[in-house]
Amino acid sequence: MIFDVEMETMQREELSKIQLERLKHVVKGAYENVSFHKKAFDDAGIRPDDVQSLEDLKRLPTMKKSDLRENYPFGLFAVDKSKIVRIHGSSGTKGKPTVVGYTKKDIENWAEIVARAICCAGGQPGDIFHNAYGYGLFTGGLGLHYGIEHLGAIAVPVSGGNTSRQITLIQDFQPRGIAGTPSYILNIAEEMRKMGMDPRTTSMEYGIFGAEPWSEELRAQLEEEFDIKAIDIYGLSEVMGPGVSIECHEAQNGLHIAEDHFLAEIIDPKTGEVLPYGQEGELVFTSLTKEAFPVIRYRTGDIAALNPEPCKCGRTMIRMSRIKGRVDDMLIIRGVNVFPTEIENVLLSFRELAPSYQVVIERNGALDRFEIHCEITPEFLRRLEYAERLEDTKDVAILLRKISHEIKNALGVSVILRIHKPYTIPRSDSKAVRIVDNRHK
Ligand code: DLL
Repeated sequence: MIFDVEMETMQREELSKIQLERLKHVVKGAYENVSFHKKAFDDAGIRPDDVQSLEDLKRLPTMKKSDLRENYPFGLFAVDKSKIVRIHGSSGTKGKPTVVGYTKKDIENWAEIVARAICCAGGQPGDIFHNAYGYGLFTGGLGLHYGIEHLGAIAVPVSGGNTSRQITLIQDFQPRGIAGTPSYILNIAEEMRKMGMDPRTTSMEYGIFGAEPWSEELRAQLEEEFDIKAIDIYGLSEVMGPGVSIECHEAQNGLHIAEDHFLAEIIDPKTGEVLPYGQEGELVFTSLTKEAFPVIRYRTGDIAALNPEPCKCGRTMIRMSRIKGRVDDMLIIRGVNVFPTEIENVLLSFRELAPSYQVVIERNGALDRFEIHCEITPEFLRRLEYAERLEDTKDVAILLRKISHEIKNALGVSVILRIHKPYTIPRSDSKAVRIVDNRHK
C-alpha cells in the first residue's frame, strides 16, 4: 500500500516545481528569522533571491552539528516560542545536548511522513505495532508513535529496556510490526532463546530498524531470527527524526527519501564539492517544510550515495544507500579506512559468533592499536571441550584464524581479535556502542 500515491509517485518535473517553491520559501524564512542563517548568507555574499533554481542550492552555505551546540538551546529556532509545541534533542553524551523544536504543523507533517514510511515498510492501518524505540528527548519513540497513530494502526508504546516485559507484550498483544534499534531487537531474540522460546514463532511480520549503522549481515540475522522482513529507516533529530528516508518492502534496496520535505545532496566531506549520483560521500539535507527549525544544507556526517533509478515499488522518490557509517566513526587502521559496519559484515557471517562486538582503540606509543572484541554463541560454547581460556581450545583457535583471514580479505588489514564467552559484551537498550575509544583516557 502506498500511503500518499499522488506525492510518492509524482513525476520529477512536477516534484521539482514543488521543491523549488518550498526551497525559496524556507530560505527566505531562515534568512529573515534566524540571525545565524542571515550571517552565514551575508558572509557568503548570497541573498535569498539568488535562489532561482534547485541548482542554486549548492551555492548556499552549509551548517553542521557544532552550529547547534553554539546556538544552544533555542538560537536556531525560526519562530516565536509561543508557536513551539515540542522539543527533542540528542542525549548530549559529548557535552551539551543539541536541541530542536517543532511547531504543531511540523509535528503533523512528521506524523504523516512516518505513516507513509510505515506503509513503505509493509505496514497498514489496523496493525498492532510494538514500538521499542526510547521515548523521551530522543526522536525515535515519539517520532514513530505519532506516525503509527496517524496511519490508523495501534501503537504499543513500550519504549526501550525491560526486555522480559517486551517479550510478554509481544506474546500477549500479537503485534504485526515492531520498531527499535537493530541491535536491541536482536537482544530481544537472544533473551527469548535464553527463556527457551523460539523468536520465529511470534506474530511479527515486519520490523522497522535504524538509528544506528547496521549491515546486510545483521539484516539477514534479524530476518532469520524472527522470520520477518527487516526494513532500514533513517533520520536524525536535526533534520526531523525517523522517517527522513526508509526502504520499501518490495525492493529492500535503498531508502526512499521523503523528497517533498527534504532535499538531499552528497558532498565530498573534505572539499565540500557536490558529487554526482552514485558516488559515495557525506549526506547533506535541506528541510523544505519545517517551520520551527529549518535546516539549510545540514551536513549529517553520514556516508551514503544517492540512486535516482526507478524502483519496482512504483515510488519516484530517489533512494539513498544504506548508511556506511559516520565520518567520525571511520577507523584508520594502518592507513586503511574502515567502518565498523564493514567489520560487522565479516563477523556476522560466522554463525559461531553472537551479533555483539566492539572495536576498542588504545594508544600504543605513537600508534593506535585496534582490537576487535567478539563473542561466541552459547551453542558454539556447548560444542567446545573445556579449557581455562577460550583461545586454548582447538576449535576456537581455528575459528579465530578463519575470522582474521576473512577480515584481511575483505578489508585489507589485519586486526587483533579477542574472543569472549556468551553475554560478556555489554548490550544496550538503544544505540549499541560499537567503538570504545580509550586513547584519551
Ligand atoms: O537516530 C533518529 C532515528 C530514530 C532514526 C529511529 C531511525 C529510527 P539521532 O539520535 O539524532 O536520531 O541520531 C541520528 O543516527 O546521523 C546517523 O548517524 C544514525 N542513524 C540514524 N538512522 C540510521 C540508519 C535518530 N538507518 C544519527 N542507518 C544519524 C545508519 C543511522 N545510521
